[in-house]
Amino acid sequence: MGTSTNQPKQAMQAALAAMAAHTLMLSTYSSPTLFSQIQSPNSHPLPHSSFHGLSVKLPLKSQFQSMSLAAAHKPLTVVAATKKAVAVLKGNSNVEGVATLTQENDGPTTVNVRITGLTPGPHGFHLHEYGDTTNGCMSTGAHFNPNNMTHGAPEDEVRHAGDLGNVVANANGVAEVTIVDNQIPLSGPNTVIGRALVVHELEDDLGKGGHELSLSTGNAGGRLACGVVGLTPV
Ligand SMILES: [Cu+2]
Ligand SMILES: [Zn+2]
Repeated sequence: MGTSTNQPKQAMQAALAAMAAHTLMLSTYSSPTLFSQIQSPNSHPLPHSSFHGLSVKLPLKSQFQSMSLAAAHKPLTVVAATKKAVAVLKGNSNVEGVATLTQENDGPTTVNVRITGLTPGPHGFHLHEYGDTTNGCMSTGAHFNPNNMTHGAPEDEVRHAGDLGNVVANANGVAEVTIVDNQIPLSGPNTVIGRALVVHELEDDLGKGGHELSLSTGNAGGRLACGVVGLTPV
C-alpha cells in the first residue's frame, strides 16, 4: 500500500530532478556567473578539474556542461539535451511548408524542410532576424546576421548566420531538403528560436551574382512563405 502511494511522489521527484538538471545545463550556456558559483564549492580551478576523459576533447561549452553537473553533485546520468523546434511556412501564395529543427547539445542544427507549391528549381531559403509576421513575411526583417557579415553561401566563412542557401523544388513544385548547419543554434545568445524561416521566389546567388543585392539578399526576390521558429516537444 505504502509503495503504491509513494510511486507518484517518487516519479514527481525524479521529474523535478530531471527538470532541475535540464535548467542547470541551459543556464550554464548563458550565465558564466552561475557557473562560477556552482564551481566554487568544488575548489578545483577549471583547467585542473578532476573531470577528465571524453569531455577533454569536446568544445569548451560541453566541458562546462559536464563539469557543472559533476560539481553540483548531481547523479552523473546522461541528460538528453536535445532541443527541437518547428516553423510552419505560409504566405500570400499557395506556397507552404513545415520545417523541423533539432539540435543535440552544442552540435549543429539539422533542418528538415518540406515545401510545396513552388516553381520547379532553386529558391533562396534563409533564417531571418525577426519572428514578426504582422506585415506578412516582410516584417521578418533581414537575414539573421549577429556577426555583421555580408551575404554568402552556407559553406562560406563570410556569410550571414541565416544564409541557408537554396532549396530545390522538383517538377511537382515540392522541395524536400535536409540542412545541417552550425550557425543556427536553438539556445544560447545566437538562438534562432523566435526568428523566422523564409523561402523566396528566386534562386539565391549566394553573394556571387554581381547584382547590387547579391551581398545583402543574394537577389532572391520576393518572400513566398515564412514561419516563426518555435519550440516543440522533443
Ligand atoms: Cu530571405
Ligand atoms: Zn544573407
